[in-house]
Amino acid sequence: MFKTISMIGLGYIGLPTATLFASRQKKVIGVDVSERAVSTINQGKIHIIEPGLEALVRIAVQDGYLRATTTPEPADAFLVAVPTPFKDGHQPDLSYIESASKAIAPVLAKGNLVVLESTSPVGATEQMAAWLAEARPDLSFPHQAGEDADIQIAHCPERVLPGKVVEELVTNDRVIGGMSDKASQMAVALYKTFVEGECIVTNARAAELCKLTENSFRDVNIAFANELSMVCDELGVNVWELIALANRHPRVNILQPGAGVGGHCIAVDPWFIVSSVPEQARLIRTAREVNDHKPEWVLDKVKAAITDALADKPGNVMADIKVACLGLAFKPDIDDLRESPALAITTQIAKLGCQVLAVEPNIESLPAKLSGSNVELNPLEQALTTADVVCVLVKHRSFIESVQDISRAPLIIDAAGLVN
Ligand code: SAJ
Repeated sequence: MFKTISMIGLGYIGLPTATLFASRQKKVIGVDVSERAVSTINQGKIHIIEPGLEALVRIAVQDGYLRATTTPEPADAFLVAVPTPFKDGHQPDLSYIESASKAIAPVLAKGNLVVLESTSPVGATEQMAAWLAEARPDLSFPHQAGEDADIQIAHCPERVLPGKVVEELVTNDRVIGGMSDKASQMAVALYKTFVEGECIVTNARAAELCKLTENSFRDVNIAFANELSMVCDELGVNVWELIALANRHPRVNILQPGAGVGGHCIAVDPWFIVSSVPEQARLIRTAREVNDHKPEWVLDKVKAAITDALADKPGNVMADIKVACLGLAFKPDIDDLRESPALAITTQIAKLGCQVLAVEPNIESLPAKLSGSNVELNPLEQALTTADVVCVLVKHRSFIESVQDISRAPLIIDAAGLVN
């Protein structure tokens, strides 16, 4: 049924998904607005970091199954995996979906399936159908003709974990929400090309809310852990020990507090529920606020430690204080600094005027945001030798291996539960 598949958006989700179709001998046309991404992929290389992906892309391109372009071409199925950030006031920004819809509309043909994979507010798939219908009045769509529509449309949210994308794309179950039964059945057939998990059929709105629910569930649970860390600090209880103890209960499973919630998913998606039903989604909103507040709380702790360190320094000069920030990534063992609380905290510490020794074993150079003259990227051992204050912001594996050395630091703010 699907000889040629087109993936619109070749980012963290689109590229691995396109590559998996290509690895199953499907002809895949990848489309992206970035010429750099397109030319990198056409050389068999990748412009993002994801374990196991580069080798698959190289083979797919070499064997002629994957090709990238900036202009959409006709295909049997179109998958849209473009960003859905939020605008001011946490309102969802569907402009990338709108642009993608307008870009593919001219090449759509009777019998095509269009799948929206981007995490979206409830109603976005119907909105995409409306944009397509507006651009192609000569074709019929499911909101007009149901099962008999020329173009079938479904929502099939991605739900893979960055760092494990290639594996989880194959093994995770998929929720498939067609705008008609036919759309769902077509989408199941499409994903079964490489998905070994179950493909569960529902409608588009339920599929949209399901994805938002999964990430909101995690956000609420992390917020509970982060709130506990602040409660424990006030009450003089070690939160890491407390959680380990409480988790001995057979029906309690508390997540881990941290420097805050980062990345492009969990810190964003719950707002899509809040913005559509603000009166009802009060817990989800509060969880977002608790998690968004956590980096400021950590920063206050670091400031207090710096004040203590200053008191011990002859001359009391801020520029003489060295603060080691362990971890910049948004979570352990990845190089992704997008929406990273650790990066935000480190940037704020640098603004205080002290010397910042940033330790991030997963990157080779500092991001522009951190490029001040008082910030340098250091190997762990070097930072530990001179730091007056050590802040543990991310629990990278390599830090766990050096926990003895880290715990000898004169002043430690441990947001990640490494030394406790
Ligand atoms: N975090 C904590 N404490 C924890 C767990 C996580 O503070 O106990 C923090 C992390 O450090 C990070 C943030 O939360 O800053 C998010 O990390 P994550 O590992 O929970 O999730 P993501 O953003 O990498 O991926 C999530 C996943 N969703 C769920 O687990 C429900 C993934 O399956 C989704 O596909 C992805 O969002 C997405 O694309 O939506």
